[in-house]
Amino acid sequence: MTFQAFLLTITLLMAFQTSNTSPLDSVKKIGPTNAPKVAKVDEIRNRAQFIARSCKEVREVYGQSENGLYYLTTSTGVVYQTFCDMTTAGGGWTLVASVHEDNIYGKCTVGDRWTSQQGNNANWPQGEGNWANRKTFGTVEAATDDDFKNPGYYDIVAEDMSVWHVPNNTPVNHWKLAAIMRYHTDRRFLHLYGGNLYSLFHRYPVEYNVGAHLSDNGPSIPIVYDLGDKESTKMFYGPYSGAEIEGGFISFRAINYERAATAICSGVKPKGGNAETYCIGGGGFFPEGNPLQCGDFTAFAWNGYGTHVGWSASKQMLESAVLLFYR
Ligand code: 3S6
Ligand code: CA
Ligand code: CA
Repeated sequence: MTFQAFLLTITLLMAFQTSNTSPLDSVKKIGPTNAPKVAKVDEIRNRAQFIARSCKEVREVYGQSENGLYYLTTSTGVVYQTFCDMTTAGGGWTLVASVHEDNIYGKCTVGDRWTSQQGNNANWPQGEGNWANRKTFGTVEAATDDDFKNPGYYDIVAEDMSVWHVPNNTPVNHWKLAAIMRYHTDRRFLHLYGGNLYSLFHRYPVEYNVGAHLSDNGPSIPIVYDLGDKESTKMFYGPYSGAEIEGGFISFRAINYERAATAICSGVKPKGGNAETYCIGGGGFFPEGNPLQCGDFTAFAWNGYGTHVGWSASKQMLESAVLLFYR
């Protein structure tokens, strides 16, 4: 090495050491006006350090009691972000899915992920099959703008469920306040069905022609209301529907008169066979009025859009996503 080269090396080394900068410095050196905002984002992003399989674990192990987005890790190591309700009835509720109706006029067309996106077809009795598979879709921030299903749906072993009906296109931070109905179960019923909906719907397949209305329906579980009551629940569904449902329950795999299967009757227990007018999600075939009853919100607009006449649900119900939580 020449003396000049030696000097240059020393100079470069000193310059490197004295400057002592890293690409992160521009992120850390924030002006006073941005500081509180960035500190909040920093706090939320630091939640990535928690290793927990559910919001219940995040609350219990890491002492978190604020509603918002957290990172969860499945048993196989998949990391995903979802919303935790840390305040209702002791908190620790994990959002695992949302059922959203993008277009009630589309009959088992694009967007009907919880039913069929490929038409009303008796040869495809389970439709998309998403109630009992590991396919995931959507994003947590768009859970009221589109369907959502995350790995927690099949990974979390839970005891109870909570359900929020939230008007479409509501931002995450307003979900709780904007909700038109909220309730939860408190009897640890999921113990009996494998700990989650993935298992429950394996035992009660959401499939056309698996059985008859009422006699082959899945369980109806009593609920505790956090917003609303039995009567307000019935008012969200059509007056004819009201005559064949009882408020104060969440029901699974309700079958209709024509042997079509629906997945969830939110807030109610069926007492008849027009389940397509008050239950959501389903298999791939609905015989009556083919294809008019096929879709994520099935036949909620049978007597007009949001009319609350005959079998039609109210506009509020039709235009709200159904958010499903586990604890
Ligand atoms: C209360 C009258 C029964 O109406 C029937 O139910 C009518 O014929 C059908 O249009 C309707 C549908 O089955 C509702 O799903
Ligand atoms: Ca949908
Ligand atoms: Ca009917």
